[in-house]
Amino acid sequence: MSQKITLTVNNIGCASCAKKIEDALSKKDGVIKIDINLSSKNVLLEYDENKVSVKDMILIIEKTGYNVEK
Ligand SMILES: [Cu+2]
Repeated sequence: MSQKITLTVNNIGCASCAKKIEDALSKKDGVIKIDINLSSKNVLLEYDENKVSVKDMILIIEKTGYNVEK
């Protein structure tokens, strides 16, 4: 069963930031869909909770160099 969550990543500045985050997340098994809104800095994620946790996805974003608002 897939779940959805929206994370706010406050230092996304441009389309290449969004691309970097998207590339990193898409490599993770269980991440089904990534939708990044540049103006709101919201990252909508659809994921399989049996394969990946929200914590895992936050870590991936942070390792890429971005800050997830908590
Ligand atoms: Cu950028």
